Amino acid sequence: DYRILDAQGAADYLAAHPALAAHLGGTPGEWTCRDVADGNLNSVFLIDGPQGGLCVKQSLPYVRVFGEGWPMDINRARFEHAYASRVAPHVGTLAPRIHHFDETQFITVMEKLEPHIILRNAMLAGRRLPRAVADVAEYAARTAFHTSDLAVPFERKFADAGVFSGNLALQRITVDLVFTDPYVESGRNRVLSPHLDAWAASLREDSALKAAVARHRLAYLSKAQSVLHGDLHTGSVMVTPDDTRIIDGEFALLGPTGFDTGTFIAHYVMAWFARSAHEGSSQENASFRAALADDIVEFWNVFATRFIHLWQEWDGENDGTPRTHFTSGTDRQALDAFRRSYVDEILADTVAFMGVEIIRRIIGFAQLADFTTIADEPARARAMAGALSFARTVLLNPGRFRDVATLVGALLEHERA
Ligand code: SR1
Ligand code: MG
Repeated sequence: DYRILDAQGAADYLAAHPALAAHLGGTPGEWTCRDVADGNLNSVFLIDGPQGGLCVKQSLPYVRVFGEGWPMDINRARFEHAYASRVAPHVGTLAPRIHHFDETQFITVMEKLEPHIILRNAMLAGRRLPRAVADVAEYAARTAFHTSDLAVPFERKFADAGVFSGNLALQRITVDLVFTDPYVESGRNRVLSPHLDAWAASLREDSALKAAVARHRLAYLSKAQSVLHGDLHTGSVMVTPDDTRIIDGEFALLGPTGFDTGTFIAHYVMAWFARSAHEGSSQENASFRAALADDIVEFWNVFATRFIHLWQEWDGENDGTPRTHFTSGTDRQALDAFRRSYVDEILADTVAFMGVEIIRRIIGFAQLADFTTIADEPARARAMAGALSFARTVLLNPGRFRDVATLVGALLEHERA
């Protein structure tokens, strides 16, 4: 019975569901509908009525931006719904409210976010969003901690593993597009500039880099730390100056915590490289880039602080009713050291996954507007090559980036080199 919706079909769908139609008010004849699909995979429509609006999202049986020649399992909508339900108790208003899920039409009806825009588009427009970075860090810390063995009984985590290990089609996309294609000749790879052909060829020959990426591909598949969003880039975040919502959890998996944080930071690093070639005065670009560098530091610091705080809170440390068996003074010191080392390990993974994400966005299928909107081709290629070179440096020298200040310092230094 599955049928692909168009904008009118989305409005008809809402009209046939009285509880949803009531959100819009008036009669269907008074509603307006718009196709606003922006991501690579799905249809998205916004329907407005006299009393309010709704967002209707449907999985297509193929990759939207490619067409029917690339089939894609529509069950991804179920995993997106399972992820949203799993993290909802922990994220409050950092995610949109889901009103309805239809598991035969693979349709999700959710709150229409207004006047939110996609974080990437805000950044491209040179807008500063005061809350975004801290809010995404808060979201990442809460989801990571509350779905980990630190907070849930192992039975619960294995139940999560049972659910999300079924998300095969989208984990296959990640394994192929992120961890494999940039390092082989793949018909899916897009290299946007002839200036980058040499880079693409050198990745295929770079044994040390391929080994580093292979190590992290294994971690992605086997390091079952937390339930992850799985695609936490700046296109998966909607913002206003005072509100942030994380959307699009269809790539959810049980995996290494640093995969989400690394993906997010990667997109700030790429925005930083791209901004050097964007239109605008060099002074404006320099100050925007300085702010992006500060954002990376803030993101990591908020994530790390909040993760440890959630852990202390969970252990009852802050309310005088400890649940942990680490009770003596020396125990507490050992526990603090353990917590720091746990978070340090997330940072090491973050830095590596950041590098992997950067490479696949430049030599791969899923290109970014941050770079594609740069009209000056040699300048665009220089910006992309800078990001590639930085990503390669961090992947080949993991021991050098043990704190975020060093990472950002290397980014700034990289430009001067
Ligand atoms: C075929 S899907 C390509 C990319 O779009 C999504 O946003 C994910 O990042 C995926 O890798
Ligand atoms: Mg998406």
